[in-house]
Amino acid sequence: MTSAHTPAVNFHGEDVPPSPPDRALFHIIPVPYEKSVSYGAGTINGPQAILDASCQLETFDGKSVPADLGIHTLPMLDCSGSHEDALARIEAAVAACLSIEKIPVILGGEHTITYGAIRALRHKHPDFGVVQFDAHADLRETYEGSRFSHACVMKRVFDLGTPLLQLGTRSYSLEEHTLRQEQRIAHIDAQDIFRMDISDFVLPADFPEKVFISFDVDGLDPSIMPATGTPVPGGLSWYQAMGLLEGIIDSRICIGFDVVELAPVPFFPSSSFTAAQLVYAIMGFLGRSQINMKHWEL
Ligand SMILES: [Mn+2]
Repeated sequence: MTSAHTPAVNFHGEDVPPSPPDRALFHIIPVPYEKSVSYGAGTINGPQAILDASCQLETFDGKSVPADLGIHTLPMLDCSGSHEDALARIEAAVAACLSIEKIPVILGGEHTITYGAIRALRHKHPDFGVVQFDAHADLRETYEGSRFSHACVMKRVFDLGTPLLQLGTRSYSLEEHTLRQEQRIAHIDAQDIFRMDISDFVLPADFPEKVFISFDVDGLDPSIMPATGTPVPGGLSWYQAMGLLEGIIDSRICIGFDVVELAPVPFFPSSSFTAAQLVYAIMGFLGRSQINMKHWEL
């Protein structure tokens, strides 16, 4: 079992020569943050497990070699101290990446970390939306006495005034349901995605032109992603997730993304590999999207 203290390997390991920061479109920021576990534990080991599994990925994803866009992997972020201490370090790491016009790829860790990333992005981009893949709405005001629980992260993001689109949700409280209705927070629950033709999927026309994608791995079905703290049946299939991501990235500028809440299970590499491939798939969609190629000058 890896631990948060094991030195990080580069994303893709030895297969891809590491790029210096100014030559890498993607900056991998591993964030082993785990402070508000509500059910299963282990997200502290998520980033290392994704990096380890990434060494087994093919560099060719079937359509292109996303690694050719350059990948720079940062050391494990120090998540010690209070919520605010850790969030400030996440914000600083993301801001450093944004200052040289690169794309932050944040590996969690629990979902709370997204809030640090969003704070940095708001300084850089006046107008963007968050597309959240998740079983849960994460819209609670507080949870177990904390405003910084992973169950509250999207309420914190929403409170900043950032538009949200929730995809794959299927477990939320009456309070969260009411908030979504009253505030008209855009969402497509998992059961509606199940009935949808994914190829017809388009983002709401009034959704911002720039998006940050926050992918809680429990948005996927537990049959392909059991290694997460609060799994819920009825989640997205792999190809549903791929279709939605491609639709989003084909029509919007992606200014960053995260993959969070992987809680790796010892001797069960499948979930870690799935999370690593998810990260790489998003890089591929981005590198092949006309609007992103133009924006990032690829
Ligand atoms: Mn979540």
